[in-house]
Amino acid sequence: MSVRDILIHPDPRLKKVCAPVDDITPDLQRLADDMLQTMYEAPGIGLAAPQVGDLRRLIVMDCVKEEGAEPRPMVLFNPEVVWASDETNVYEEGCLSIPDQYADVERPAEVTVRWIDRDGAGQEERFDGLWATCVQHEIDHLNGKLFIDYLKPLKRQLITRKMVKLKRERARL
Ligand code: K2U
Ligand code: ZN
Repeated sequence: MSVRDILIHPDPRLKKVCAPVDDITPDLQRLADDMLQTMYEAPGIGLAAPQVGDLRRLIVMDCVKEEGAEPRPMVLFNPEVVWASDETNVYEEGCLSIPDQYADVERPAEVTVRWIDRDGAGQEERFDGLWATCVQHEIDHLNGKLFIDYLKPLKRQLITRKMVKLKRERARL
């Protein structure tokens, strides 16, 4: 497995609508495994394929945060929200492609998601809590949407300017 580089906003690949996958090939299973390793090492609790420069509809998640609890690595191909609660939650979100920037985002508190798993089987599950926030954040990535797109324009521009500066400094290293 190889840890992949995570793209930093602004990057045109993070604004693209990603393509559905047809069949689950060994290449896609390897990408999913690399994304899980990249996510754990970041560390993060979710990661979407466009964040590592691959414009296909694949996300990985593991929102288990309790110390010592069994991790639950999840691989979701072509994930889609098929139901969302009217009730919403506000969570202070971050993003591995927008390092060290956090802002409150309101989203449905519970969602039912359908996807194809790592073995090619169809799955459906209802998520709540941090899992619900995370899976919506990741599916947004597959549609070229970042959490800063929910913020007021001035706040979004401030964060984007900070990222442009960060990328310039990283390029100099
Ligand atoms: O997509 C990503 O950039 C991964 C995010 C997913 C995420 C963001 C906000 C809320 C839930 C999930 C990373 O995991 S950011 C790091 C992080 C870790 C724990 C809680 C919130 C954010
Ligand atoms: Zn993100």
